[in-house]
Amino acid sequence: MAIYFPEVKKTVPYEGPDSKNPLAYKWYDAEKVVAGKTMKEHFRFAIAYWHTYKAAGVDMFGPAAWERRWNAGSPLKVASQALAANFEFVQKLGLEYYCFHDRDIAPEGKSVAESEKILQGVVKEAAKYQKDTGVKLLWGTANLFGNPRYTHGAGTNPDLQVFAYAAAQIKAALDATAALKGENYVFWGGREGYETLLNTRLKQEQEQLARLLQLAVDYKKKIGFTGQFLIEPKPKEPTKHQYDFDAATVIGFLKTYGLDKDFKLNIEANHATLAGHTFEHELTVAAADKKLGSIDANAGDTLLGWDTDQFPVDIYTTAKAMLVVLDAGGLGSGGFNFDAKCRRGSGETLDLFYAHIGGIDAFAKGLLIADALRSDKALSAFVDERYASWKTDLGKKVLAKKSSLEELTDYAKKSGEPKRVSGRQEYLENIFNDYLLAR
Ligand code: XUL
Ligand code: CO
Repeated sequence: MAIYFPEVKKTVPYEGPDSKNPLAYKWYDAEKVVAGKTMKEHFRFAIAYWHTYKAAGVDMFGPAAWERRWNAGSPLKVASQALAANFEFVQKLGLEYYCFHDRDIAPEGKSVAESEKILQGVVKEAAKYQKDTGVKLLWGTANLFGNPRYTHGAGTNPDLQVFAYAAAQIKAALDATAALKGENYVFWGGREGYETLLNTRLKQEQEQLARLLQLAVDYKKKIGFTGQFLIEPKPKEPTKHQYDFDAATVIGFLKTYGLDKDFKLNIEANHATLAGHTFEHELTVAAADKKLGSIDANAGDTLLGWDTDQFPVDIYTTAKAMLVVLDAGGLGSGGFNFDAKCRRGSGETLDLFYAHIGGIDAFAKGLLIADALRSDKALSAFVDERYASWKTDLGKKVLAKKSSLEELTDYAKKSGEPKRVSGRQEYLENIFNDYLLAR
């Protein structure tokens, strides 16, 4: 069997923070128990097929810059080789999951029927690898944005024929994900938005999108697929405005169209910052509605306004994210998918290892910091106190919808001017840094 990553001979080991080995984890100790679960169970890290095996370092100013051993040959041969590379890479990192778009794992055919057939063939091969290696599918999805037919949207396209193509592609991708026992299925509305309102019926397009999602829910039930459906918010890029703008917008959309029971969210860090939010804001909004389903782990560049999909290395951000994830009780069937790519100048396969090891360690360290903050109630004791008045009889009455403006007016008259209380932001930021530096 061909070896695609000969530069790494064995599974990346955990060697602890004092190790100088660049091919070892310093913080990610898969079996270490933190807050009642092993690190492996907390994260369920996954490799993104598209960035890891299919990206070639193309950018707006230049062509493919990377040569990947598995990408030489006919499209079908490449598909088989990329599968072999995937299972080798996931195992060498000591991980258990991967994620794909239909078109990442199988080339598109000349017709809907041919594309379906090619995909089914690759899925059979992938199923065998999964069985042999124990590596699992975290989620599958359909690429409804690459082919030029989707230029004006897939589900939101003004042309019903394109909508039907999108439906057919989702059906086949759902079949593929179900056959591979995918634990989730993601909908990212890559071109479900508009470029100009001059040619767009916004409400009609949103209704179409809701119909497509409902049809997917119906089909899921029909085939008995039990994976969690996830929507991945993103505000823009490739289109000027995307309907799944951010977590709050998606939750509102799902409720408007009666779809909220069937979907959770896949929160991506770089999409949060594109929407003008922090990563922890998006996680918090999703978690507040019990809709935090999974995470696309990456990072943007604060000086660039687009989706740079970099590896997450900022421990301040990962620690804040892990606070939210721990408070939410984890991700359930979700996981942490590295929707991230190496920079164009990091074109060796060895760079793929360094990048993933760095991202994994950044989250592992973030988990340890967040766990310590929570165990010591270093932040939450103050926050509990801050909201203590809502635990009084009157507070409970208001929240239980049993009070009135008159009752509150009486109370305000009696109680006098409220005390001005500090929110202690700087004090809390210092505590956060104490934990960041100490652990
Ligand atoms: C694009 C993006 C996608 C989704 C899956 O910004 O994040 O790769 O994660 O379609
Ligand atoms: Co993503």
